[in-house]
Amino acid sequence: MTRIHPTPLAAAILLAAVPLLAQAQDKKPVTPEEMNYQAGASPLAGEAMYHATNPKAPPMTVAEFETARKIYFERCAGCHGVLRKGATGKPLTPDITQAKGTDYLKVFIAYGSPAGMPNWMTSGEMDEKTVDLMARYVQHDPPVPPEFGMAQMKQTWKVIVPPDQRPTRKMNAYNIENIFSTTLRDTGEVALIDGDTKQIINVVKTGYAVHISRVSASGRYLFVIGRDAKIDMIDLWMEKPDNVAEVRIGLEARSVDTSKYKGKEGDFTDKLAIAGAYWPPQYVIMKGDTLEPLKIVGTRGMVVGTQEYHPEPRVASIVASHFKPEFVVNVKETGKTLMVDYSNLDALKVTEIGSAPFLHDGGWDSTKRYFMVAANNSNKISVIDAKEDKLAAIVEVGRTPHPGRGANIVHPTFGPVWATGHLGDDSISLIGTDPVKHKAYAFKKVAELKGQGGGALFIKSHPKSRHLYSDTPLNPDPKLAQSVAVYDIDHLDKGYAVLPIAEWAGLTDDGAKRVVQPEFNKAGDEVWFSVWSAKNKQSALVVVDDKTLKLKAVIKDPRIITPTGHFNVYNTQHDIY
Ligand code: DHE
Repeated sequence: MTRIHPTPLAAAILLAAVPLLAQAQDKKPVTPEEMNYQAGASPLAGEAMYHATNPKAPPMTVAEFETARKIYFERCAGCHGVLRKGATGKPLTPDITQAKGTDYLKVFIAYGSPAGMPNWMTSGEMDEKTVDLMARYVQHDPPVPPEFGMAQMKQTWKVIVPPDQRPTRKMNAYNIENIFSTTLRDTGEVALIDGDTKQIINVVKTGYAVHISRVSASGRYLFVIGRDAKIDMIDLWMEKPDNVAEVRIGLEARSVDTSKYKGKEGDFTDKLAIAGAYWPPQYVIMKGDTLEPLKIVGTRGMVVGTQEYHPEPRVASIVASHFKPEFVVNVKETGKTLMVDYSNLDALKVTEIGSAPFLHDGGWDSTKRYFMVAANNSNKISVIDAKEDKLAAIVEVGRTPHPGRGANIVHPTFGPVWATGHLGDDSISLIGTDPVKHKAYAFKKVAELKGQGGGALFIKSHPKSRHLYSDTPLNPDPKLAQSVAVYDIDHLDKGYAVLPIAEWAGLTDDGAKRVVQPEFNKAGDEVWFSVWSAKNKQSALVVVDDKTLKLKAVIKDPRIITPTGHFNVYNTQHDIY
């Protein structure tokens, strides 16, 4: 094994190597905040895969290959892709990596690059042996994880309580509309919390590294999806709300929603559910009361603009249209929004709207006609008109927009605007959303607010609030990661106040804490935040009075482990944000 020395040779290799892993779309280096966010572990690390030996690559034993494969899926796949075709990180297919050679790759992996590749060895995360292993591994053909079709789905599908054995009316005294479903990320659970009393109603077992919760159109059912693509369906009418059905729709996933259209084409309230997978690249439509998988549609295809084939376009955000019996499915790598007409699953109609890569998260404007989706690698927001099924605009915003579902506020000058914060800079972009009464501002970036810093993930307001909240959980400065900025909507020019949320939580444990995701209660007079600590440290939820901006309550419980997102039933059901 050649030793990796930080010598002039290494420096020269590093300089030459920068373009290899520079961001695919954007020439500017990836910021630590962006890297922090993308480089999460993939559940595919645990899947058995076929080991193909490439004779032109340096030799590896089966055991070495297996170790390297696991490390790749835990550390590298989030940025470079499952098939190493490139996403935030550059492609690492054997044609490219073999041409670079083992020594070159080793220096690169060990020391990282100014373009954002982490310095795996000097940061202490990999030793020299592991760096050598990874440098050889990426010169072999990428192993392909298995497909996951109807037969596999049916094997995982369980109806725990069949519809005819479920309550016919609400059997509990909870104010269901004000329940919060809080993600307990590292335990694979959600905590259902009574928003009125702040007491935990139940902690429900869900998928691995559970990601988001969504609510059915009627507000009765809560759907939770884990990163392992397991969906759990919780009946909020039960005496103690709990799971009534579950299914896995793939091997890795992030998004789920349910049909919300009611109109002349029919009443689809609670009729269907949909989930999108990262692997295999597909979305699945299911029965809304049992999760029985009905239709699987693959998303492999051509990238917008270049029209090159992409073998693993992941399904990012999905929402249900209020205008038509359609799901709005956003496909990351191909930069396409698919308007999936679910009125006839036997003759599925899909309108494909191309905008820009890589589509990620987004939310409705206040009228719920326009879906504003972040094309985060292109620094753009694509505006999808769900009434006309067309692209209304592409708006240039700050660096790596990350809105969550975004925030709708009425600006004193520009009228209704939708806001997004950014992972890659400290700006908050406001986009006009009213083409009728404020036409001159519609779908343009009308203002930019200065926020606390980069590393922003979620921004929130409420129709009854005059405040706009923005978190910065991924900012490397703990002071910023542990507090939120609040703007007075009527005096946006005055800047922001800072709420020290983590300090208010009064946690005695040391260690990193991240304050994440503002979420309003149903009445719109309280805002909830998670104080997200490590799995073995105490976390909490902090509730702020929206009028006074003072602390209202701290929810602490040994069961609240790694809380991240939280979803108020009424606001999620009605897309209020
Ligand atoms: Fe998320 C939404 C993907 C990391 C918390 N996240 C989403 C959505 C996608 C996504 C596609 C939109 C779903 C929808 O609306 O249908 N998230 C990803 C990733 O690929 C990524 C970057 C890396 C990963 O390995 O998963 C990632 N996300 C995170 C986190 O680290 C966060 C902060 C903590 C956690 O729980 O893992 C996180 N993501 C969230 C939350 C939402 C979300 C809370 C829902 C926001 C909302 O308001 O609806």
